[in-house]
Amino acid sequence: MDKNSKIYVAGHRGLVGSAIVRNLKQKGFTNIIGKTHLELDLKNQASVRKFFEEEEPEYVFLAAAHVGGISANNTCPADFIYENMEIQNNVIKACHDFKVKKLLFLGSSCIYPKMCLQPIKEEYLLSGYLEETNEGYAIAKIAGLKMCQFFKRQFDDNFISCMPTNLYGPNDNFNLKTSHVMPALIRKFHEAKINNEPFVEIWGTGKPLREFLYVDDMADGCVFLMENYDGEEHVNIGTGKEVTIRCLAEIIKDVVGYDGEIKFNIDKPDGTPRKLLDVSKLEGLGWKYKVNLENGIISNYQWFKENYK
Ligand code: GFB
Repeated sequence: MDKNSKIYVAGHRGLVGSAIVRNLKQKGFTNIIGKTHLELDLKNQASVRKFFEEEEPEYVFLAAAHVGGISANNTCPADFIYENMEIQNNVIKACHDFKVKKLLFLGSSCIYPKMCLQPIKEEYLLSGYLEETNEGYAIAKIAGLKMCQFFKRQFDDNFISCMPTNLYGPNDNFNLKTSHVMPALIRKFHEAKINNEPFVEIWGTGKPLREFLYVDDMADGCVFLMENYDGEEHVNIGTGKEVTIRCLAEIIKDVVGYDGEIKFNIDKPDGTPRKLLDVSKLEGLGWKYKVNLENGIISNYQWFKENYK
């Protein structure tokens, strides 16, 4: 990418898209475009085509998606499969038809089988059954990465994909019904502290293992791949380190400074027991994460206190 290349970040106000815009600006890219949901509905094929025809972006980061935590995924699987398929079908096809130079499609580590070998290598995709709580979302994302592969194979389009682990950081969704665990626990511990509540409820057993990547690292990895990778196979982005949900809760409790108890609600689902990415492919290309979990949580809590109403 040249510093004045026209770069479209789809989803530029979300957790990942906003971090990609920050990263591109820091690196001196000057011609970045983004459209709000009101300005451009990515589920509307005609609007997407009109946008690509008029704007002619050269590089596209497809960070727009219908996302949510375990409960949202579990209760609204139809929304997750349908809306994601719509968004990605429209954008990927427009990238092909309007001759975008390069597309980066973003997926998720939930594409891998529930009982996958660990750490998870890229080649383990489709080697077993998916986790039920996020099957709709995972199938949409698998379709997206396969579309990128097949457009590359059939038409020589430079479309690549990356699969991040669980992400967190500024501009996350802190709604307790629809969020992921990190923002949910930051908010729950903060509110429990402010309101002097005796305990905080954690969903599930606390035993599942998760890997967390700070979103600014994720964005840096995405820009790195856009500039350095042209392969057909998707690339994992993560830290290669994991913690139990119980341990995550303890860290957040400490960072927030909450003195009460932690209670586990085992009526809520645990989801997949473990999903640790093997990140040796990305490290072999020359990229590694920087922000460790504690520092990331400290920054995220600071952002939450300053921005969340
Ligand atoms: O982050 P999370 O919602 O999604 O939940 P997944 C991770 C773990 O944290 C689960 C537990 O074991 C939850 O039961 N947990 C404990 C909580 N307390 C809470 C809470 O208050 N809120 C939430 N949300 N979880 C998602 C997938 O899976 O990960 C998506 O559903 C996507 O498709 C995303 O892949 C990255 O890690 O289980």
